[in-house]
Amino acid sequence: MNIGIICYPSYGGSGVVATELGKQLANRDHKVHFVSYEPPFRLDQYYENIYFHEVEIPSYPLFKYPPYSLALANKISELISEEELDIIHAHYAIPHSLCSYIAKEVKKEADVKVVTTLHGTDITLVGNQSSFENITKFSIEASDGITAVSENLREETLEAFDLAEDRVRTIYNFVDTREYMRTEPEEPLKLASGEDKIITHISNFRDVKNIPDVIKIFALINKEVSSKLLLIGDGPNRHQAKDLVAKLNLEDKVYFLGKQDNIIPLLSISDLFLLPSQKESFGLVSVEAMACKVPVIASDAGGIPEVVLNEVTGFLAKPGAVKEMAKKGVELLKNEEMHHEIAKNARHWVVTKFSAENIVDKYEAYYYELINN
Ligand code: GMT
Repeated sequence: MNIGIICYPSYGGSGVVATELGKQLANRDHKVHFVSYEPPFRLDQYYENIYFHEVEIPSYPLFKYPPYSLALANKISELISEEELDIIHAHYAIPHSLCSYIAKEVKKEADVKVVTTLHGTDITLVGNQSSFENITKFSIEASDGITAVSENLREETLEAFDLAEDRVRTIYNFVDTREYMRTEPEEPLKLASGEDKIITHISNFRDVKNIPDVIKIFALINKEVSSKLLLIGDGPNRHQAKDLVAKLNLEDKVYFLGKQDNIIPLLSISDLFLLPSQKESFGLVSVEAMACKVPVIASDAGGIPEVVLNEVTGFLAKPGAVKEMAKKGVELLKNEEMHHEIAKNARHWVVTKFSAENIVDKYEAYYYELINN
C-alpha cells in the first residue's frame, strides 16, 4: 500500500505513535509518506520506504495567521495523485483529520480512504472547545475509519459525538519491544551510581500531567527510601516544578533533564515510574517504562487502567491521591521480591498486549478492510 501519515512532528505521544507505526509499515514493504511542517523527531535517519514531505507555510502580509492547515490539505491532495495514496492516516483530529478530508474532496476521482486516529486531548481538551467542536465532529464523521487508542477514549468519543458503536475501533498504542528493553549502558551513567533508587517521570509538563504531584509523591518516598527523581521533558509547568523542588529543599535530589530523544538508557536505570496525571487516554510512556521492566504508579483515570494493571504491573490510585501513591512507592522500593515480580510482569504484559507486531497487524488489517469495502 501507499500510505500517507499526517502527524505532529514534535515531542509527544501522538507523533511518536504515528512515526513508529510508519517505520513498522515501511518494514512490511509499504511505502510510507509522512507529511508535516518538519520531520518527526523520531525519524532521525534514513529509512527505506519512508519519504518525508514538508508543508511549506505561505507568508503574505495579509496573513496575520499563516494558513498552515490549507497548505497541509493542498500538500496531501498533491500526494494523493503523485504517490497514488491508498490510505491517508491522520493522527490527531485537529486539523489533520479535516485537512485529509478536504484533500480527498479535492481529488474526488481518487480511491483513497481516510483513517483518523484519536489520541485523547484532540477530543477531550481541544475538540470540545466551541471554536473547534463542529469541525471536529464533522471531520470525525467524514473519516472512512476511526480508531481510538483505548476503550475508554472510544466510549468517550461515541458519547461525545453520538456515533454508532461500530464507527470507532480501539487499537492500542504499542512499542517495539526489541528496542524498548532494559539494557545495560555501555558506560555506566553517573546518575545511577550509589545506592539511591531512581524514580522517573516523562511528560510535556502540562497541567493534565499533575507535575506538582510527581514532586510531592517523590518527596514522601524520599523520606523513607533514599532516592533521586529524574524529570524528563519540558513544557509550561517547568518553572512551577522548579519552584516546588526548591521549596521542598530537594534541589540535590531532583534532576531536570529536559527533552531526551532516547529514553531507553534512562528507563533502564529506573526503579519506579510515576504518572499521576489528571487523565490520560492511554499513557504511552507507561508502556515504554514497563517494557524496560520499570513498575508504574499511576492515576486510575481515563485509559490508564487498561494499560497499567493494578497490583500486577504497578499500582493505581485516584488522581491527587499523593499519600497513597507514595505509600505504594515505598512498599515497592523496600520489597525487593515484590519489585522483581512486578517488573517481570510489566515486561511480560507489554510483550503480550502492546508489542508492535500485534498492533501493526491490526492497523494493516483495518486498512485492507477499508480499501476492500
Ligand atoms: O498530552 C500529551 O501527553 C500529549 C498527547 C499527544 O498527542 O501527544 O498525548 C496523548 O496521546 C498519547 C498517544 O496516543 C497518549 O499516550 C496520551 O495518553 C494522550 N494524552 C492525554 O490523554 C493527556
